[in-house]
Amino acid sequence: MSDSKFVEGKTRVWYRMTNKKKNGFMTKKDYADMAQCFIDEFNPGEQKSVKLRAWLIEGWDILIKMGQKATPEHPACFSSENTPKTLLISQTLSKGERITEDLYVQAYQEILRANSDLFKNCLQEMVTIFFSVFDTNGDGFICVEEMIHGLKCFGIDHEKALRKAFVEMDIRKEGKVDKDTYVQAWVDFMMNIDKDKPDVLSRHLTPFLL
Ligand SMILES: [Ca+2]
Repeated sequence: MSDSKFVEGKTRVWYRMTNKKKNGFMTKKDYADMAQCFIDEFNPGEQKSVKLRAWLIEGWDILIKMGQKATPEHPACFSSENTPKTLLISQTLSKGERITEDLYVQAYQEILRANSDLFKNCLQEMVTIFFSVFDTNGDGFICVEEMIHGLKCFGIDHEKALRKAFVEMDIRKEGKVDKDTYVQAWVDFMMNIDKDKPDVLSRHLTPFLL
């Protein structure tokens, strides 16, 4: 059974976790600080730092630009009619002003409605970059400590839940998770609307929504 409240709940949990100041508001500076946390903690080098900063600080702008362009697969789908809240978030952050959880949730819903494939592609790209940052020895796998360490920069401080999720994501039982499994887990967390078939991260990070 699909449940849009399920996705909304997860979006709210995500927002609250990443709102490190716990004041309900996010600003461009908060996202810049978050990017700096990853750079300080993992020292990922110039190329990855640039990408990481771009997605964290200008993620909405990147998404909007893509959504305003028509492609062979999809007509342009982001506009002041289709995605007003999304455009508003981008403008608000650019002005150095703060956004609220409700605006964030509304924008998220708009994007999924307007073009969920585009969002999925962006999310995959974004999570892949974070994975490569966490994978400090570059062997294509991360261990549980790397995942916990990395997610802390997002503000996710749920070590016990993350350890349980990791055990399930470690399908070969080798103490490590490959990129595809990791990326898919986050795509499922952000996009899975089926409450009856909850994804691994939802089960462990947001069991109270099930
Ligand atoms: Ca590794």
